Amino acid sequence: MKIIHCSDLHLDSKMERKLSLTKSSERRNELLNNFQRLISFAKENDVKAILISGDLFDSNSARVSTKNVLKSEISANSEITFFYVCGNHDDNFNIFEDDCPDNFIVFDDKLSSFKIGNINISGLNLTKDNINSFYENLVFSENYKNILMLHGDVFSNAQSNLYIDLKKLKNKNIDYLALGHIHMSSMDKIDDRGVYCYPGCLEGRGFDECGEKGFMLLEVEQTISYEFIKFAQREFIKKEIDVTNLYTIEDYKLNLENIFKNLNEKDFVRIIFIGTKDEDCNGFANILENFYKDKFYYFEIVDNSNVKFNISKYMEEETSLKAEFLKLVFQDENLSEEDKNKIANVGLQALKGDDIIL
Ligand SMILES: [Mn+2]
Repeated sequence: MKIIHCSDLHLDSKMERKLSLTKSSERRNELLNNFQRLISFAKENDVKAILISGDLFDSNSARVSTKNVLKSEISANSEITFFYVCGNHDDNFNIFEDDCPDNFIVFDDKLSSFKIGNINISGLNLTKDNINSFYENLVFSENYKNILMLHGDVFSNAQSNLYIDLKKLKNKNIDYLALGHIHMSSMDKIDDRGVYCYPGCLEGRGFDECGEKGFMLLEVEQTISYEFIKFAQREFIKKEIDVTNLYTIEDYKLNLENIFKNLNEKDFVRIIFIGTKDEDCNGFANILENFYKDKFYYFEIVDNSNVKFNISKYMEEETSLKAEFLKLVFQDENLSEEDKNKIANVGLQALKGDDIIL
């Protein structure tokens, strides 16, 4: 039997803050559209169950229109059973109120289990009251393929209110721990029998969620096999360029276009300049960002490079605050060349009123 494990759809979520209003709303629709695409994939591949490990919504309030789309999609596909554990973003959220489709199963804060053939699908919502004690209720028969759904964090520590202690899940006959909460996909062993898996979010929402996004497709027979299915409609991509040896705008363009060859125009792209640039190249980031802004769905350049000052130019100058400041720094014999440049960069940022990143 085939099962989809997905998580962290964060429907109706806020979008990348610099996106235009039109693109923000387009992007919100893409997120919702993913749910419909997921169901189409399930139908085409004869998937019988879709496990959603929390954060289906971004908050405890969702648009009526979003709920209605979900409800009608779920109801129209009664051959698929949906299993849902709440996330920390949508806990205490009764999604469909009193009108929940029969094939949408919502777990509560006590362990419940559902058997389909030789598969036992269990889950519970983690709360501050059960987070330390839920382990003792996990009793699974070794004769079933046991899938447990939880929304929590196996990487944090006991202080976190969503901490899941993997050591306490050993030797409990768990075959597949279907997790949600961490937005990057990862998978590892629990013990000799089972694995845990975060499929990651279904679609990135910002540059803190870069890379391939999708879900896990499980095939459960006598053993469980799994495959990550790349599914996101757009990816967030960050690339660095060291601008230290670039001197003209053509040099910059050449480097950018080299990177662009491997990128897709439908994606969100952030280029980060690093290294030390010639002072004459100071405005290039802005010029190039404008020049290439329509090449991708979203494009930006973040210039984190330092400026290498042509100090002789300022020695002659007497009237500007910038020249006075640079002279003061570069004539200080107690400073190394590296420190002079660092101080000059930070100081000039401060003079411009920019935020200073040290
Ligand atoms: Mn989440």
